[in-house]
Amino acid sequence: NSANREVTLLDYGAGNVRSVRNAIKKLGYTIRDVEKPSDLASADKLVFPGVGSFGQAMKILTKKGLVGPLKDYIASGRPFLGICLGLQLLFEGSEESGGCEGLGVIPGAVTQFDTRLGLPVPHIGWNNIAPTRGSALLDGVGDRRVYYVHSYRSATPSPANSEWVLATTQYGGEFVAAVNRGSVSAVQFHPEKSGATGLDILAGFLHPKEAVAARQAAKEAASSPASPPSGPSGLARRVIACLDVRSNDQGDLVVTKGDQYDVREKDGGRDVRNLGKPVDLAARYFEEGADEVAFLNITGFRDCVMEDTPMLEVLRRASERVFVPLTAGGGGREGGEKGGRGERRSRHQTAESGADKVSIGSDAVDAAQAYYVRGGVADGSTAIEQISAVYGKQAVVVSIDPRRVYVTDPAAVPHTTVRTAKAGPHGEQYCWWQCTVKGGREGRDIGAVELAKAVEALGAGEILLNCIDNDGVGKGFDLELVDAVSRAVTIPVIASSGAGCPQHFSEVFHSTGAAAALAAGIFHRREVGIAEVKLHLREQNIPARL
Ligand code: 1PR
Repeated sequence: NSANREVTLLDYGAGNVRSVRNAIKKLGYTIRDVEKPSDLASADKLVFPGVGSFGQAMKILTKKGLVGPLKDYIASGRPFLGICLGLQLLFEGSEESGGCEGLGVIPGAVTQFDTRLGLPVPHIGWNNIAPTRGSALLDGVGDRRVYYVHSYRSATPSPANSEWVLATTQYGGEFVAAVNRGSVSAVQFHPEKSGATGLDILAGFLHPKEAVAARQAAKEAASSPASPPSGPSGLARRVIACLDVRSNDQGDLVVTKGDQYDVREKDGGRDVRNLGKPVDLAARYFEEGADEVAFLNITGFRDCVMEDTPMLEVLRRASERVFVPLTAGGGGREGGEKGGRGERRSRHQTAESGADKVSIGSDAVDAAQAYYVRGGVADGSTAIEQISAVYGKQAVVVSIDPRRVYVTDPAAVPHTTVRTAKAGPHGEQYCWWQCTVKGGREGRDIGAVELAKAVEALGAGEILLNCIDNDGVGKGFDLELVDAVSRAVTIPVIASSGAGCPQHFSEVFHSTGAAAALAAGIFHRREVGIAEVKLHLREQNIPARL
């Protein structure tokens, strides 16, 4: 009956839970929001996605009079699913907000990952789940990877809370990935961003019997073994599909792809190359197993206000069909002066429209140059700092568009140079990579290595490292560039530009510190499949999500 297909959602308004809503709807449920404490008493299935910080969440719940009713709901044993911070809040407290009490349902406290061994924090990406016992939530899901984004966790189960622990994961040691007792469950990862596996876990919560039966049926129907042979464990190297989107000469938004940033056909007509519709293509990549999908608005709608552009609609619609992390970037400065209200509003809207990460290109170059002029001081004025402060650093990606510059004498330039295996046109042995703005149209006097260091200091969580020389050429990534930048920072670096075959992916993961590799043209033109790339990575003993 319809009541069974209703989920009560506790969204306390501290951040964007659009993807959780979309995932619940995708599974055929309607959502009822908790508006007042009594809505908890009358709920019969509750989902609690935690966003923001531990202390802030407890403060809002207390202010809204929800703490008591929430504890009562959990104690009643009715179905409950906490997500991410929604798991952590079940504990007695967290190091994140010292002294602040949690809901105290589970004994023990939540602590920060130990960064002393150089462990990058937050823990972001696709990692395993190792169940410690059977459950409708995770049975049949095995060690398939799910998506995590968090800086705090409940470390190794203690005797006091071991009966709650349903699954653990390794990241600089063991931590609690899922808990369960009766109908009360919570997960540290994001099922709404964990692809088909995540939706299946959510189904295991919403309708356990059906989900278990469906998994069993799928297992029996499969002619091959139900789960692919497990590959190397741990954080997977990500494979990202990127869609460069712009309006064509007829004014429609299309996915395009250039050669070295020229997106026009080479014939006399010089039309913008049209490789498909943004939302449909993003949905295709989700189904094919992309670990993430990125949209870059390369029109640079710099003169119009973001609200008037169809790009936000693209994001909204994509987030109804794509259940892996979405990045959106390009043209963030519209609607006002740099750093002004218009810019903040449009970037805020990007995040609210379903993007998990906002990518910043040209403005990051300005920000980095200003940072060095100030003598390496962050003053809070940039979009990088502001978005990072509001949404967390994992939500800020800086997209770099560098071009190789050869030099004979490294001492002659102030930039970090490398000795290159591919000598320049005049036999130069050294090179650096000059950052550009406006889609490569304007070069700036700052190198990619220096830019990466500056934006990390300003609070960027990730770097999308393009390379104009290699872009769209299909001859492989610029390994020297990826190596130089990934050595210079501790945040994850996404290698981009030049992928032509699966071997290019294993090459960049074997010879550089890249955490992810991104491609566009080969996927759009169906020359190489995403699954093909992943299988190749596994063969090469590189952890990948299949
Ligand atoms: O400067 O904040 O407005 O952001 C603009 C964004 O648009 C930047 O991220 C910039 O990289 C991107 N961009 C601007 N102009 C172009 C262009 O092509 N004319 N596209 C452009 C860059 C980079 C990748 C690409 C991969 C892989 N595209 O995302 O898809 O390099 O391609 P490949 O696998 O086919 O080689 P702002």
